[in-house]
Amino acid sequence: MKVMILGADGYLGWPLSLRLMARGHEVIGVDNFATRKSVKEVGSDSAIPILSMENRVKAAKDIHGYNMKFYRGDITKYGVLHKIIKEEKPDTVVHFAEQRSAPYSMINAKHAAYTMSNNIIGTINLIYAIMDIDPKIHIVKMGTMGEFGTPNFDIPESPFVDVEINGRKDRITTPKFAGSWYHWTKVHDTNNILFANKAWKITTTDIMQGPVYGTRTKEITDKKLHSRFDFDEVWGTVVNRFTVESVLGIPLTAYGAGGQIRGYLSLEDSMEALRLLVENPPESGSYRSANQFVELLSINEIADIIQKAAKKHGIDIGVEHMENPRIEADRHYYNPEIKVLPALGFHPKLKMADLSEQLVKDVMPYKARMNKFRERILPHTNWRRVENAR
Ligand code: NAD
Ligand code: USQ
Repeated sequence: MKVMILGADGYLGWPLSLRLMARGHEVIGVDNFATRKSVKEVGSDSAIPILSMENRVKAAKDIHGYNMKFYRGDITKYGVLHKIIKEEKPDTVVHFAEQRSAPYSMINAKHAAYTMSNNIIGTINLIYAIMDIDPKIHIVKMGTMGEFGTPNFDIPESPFVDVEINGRKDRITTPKFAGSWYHWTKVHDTNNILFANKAWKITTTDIMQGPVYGTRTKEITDKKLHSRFDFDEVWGTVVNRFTVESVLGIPLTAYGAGGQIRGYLSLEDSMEALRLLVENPPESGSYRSANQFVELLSINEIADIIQKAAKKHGIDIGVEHMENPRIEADRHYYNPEIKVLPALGFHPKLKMADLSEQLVKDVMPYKARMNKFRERILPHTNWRRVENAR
């Protein structure tokens, strides 16, 4: 299969490129390096050093014999994206190329507007380019579990639910209530994709994925193949942040009461889930929504797991419950359905508690490097502040 990966330089895009090449697929990567630039903008860097894309492609060839083609390009420029898809004619396009940080989208008006335009325009361009070139191309679009928010009802995997309002029945899109401008862009994308499917029968898999953690996949067998690993308050996700905090001796930054529950999965499990969705497309012309996570955990449970893992390495670390900089429930019901991936054979065995000791070990060699960005760890971006709003 020929697979184009938009956002191939990212935390997920690079290991997915390796996974798909390992499976014998032809991979074409596209990226404009926005994440590298935006992480620098907030005064941080990946904890684990990563090579330039040119050198990554070379390392993948030298170490595994993979041949990857790469285009530098911004997918919000329609002509750029159209030209690449027309030239390559992929069977599948995996779309990761969005601004993916919730805190970054909440910094101020400029960052909110950038997130809205980058994410929504990129997806609209992809829909139109595919309609023009070949509507049979399967779009694998990365959304997020955060589209749903934390409702007090079970979260269905289906994009539609049956409702009765004032005695009349109809089908509506599954209710969503996101918790940042970033998360809302994914809801808007989903609505746009649903409409494109209704209007033109584009074939799509819309993935609702929970937060990913970890450093390892089967193909990352050498330092030269590492994926990025962010840990600052804007770009780091919670498990990766707690790991780095423990190594740097910073009490784990649990926001609020720590009862926030999300559906977590390791980098390896994310790759396996994505491989299954790419290799098993839905029926041509249909829209498939897939929830993607492995275990439901609260912040307090994660803190406990990382504390225990750090202890195995002789590190005694506390937990600091700080004022929550975000607007979110920190005690709530959470019960998302997950059927599509298990039906395709997704049954991961290892849990965060099994993987955490190795995770701490993997970041320890970079302690001095991470320490340089120490002041970028405590949260500064606050959802309640509306800088530049007036
Ligand atoms: P990432 O920021 O590391 O990767 C995204 C890549 O897209 C980056 O390399 C960036 O440079 C590129 N990009 C952004 N805008 C672009 C544009 N206009 N043109 C071309 N390239 C562009 O993020 P990630 O963690 O790898 O996430 C990948 C996708 O998965 C994102 O859409 C994210 O929202 C989603 N997601 C991530 C997680 C997670 O925990 N990391 C969980 C759920 C969903
Ligand atoms: N949190 C803490 N302490 C921290 C950092 C975060 O308690 O130091 C809490 C947050 O308040 C939140 C939870 O951890 O309740 C998850 O936050 P996160 O930063 O790990 O993840 P989030 O901002 O939701 O975003 C990440 C990715 C995003 C993806 C999303 C999946 O950056 O691209 O869409 O995970 S989900 O959360 O399911 O929407």
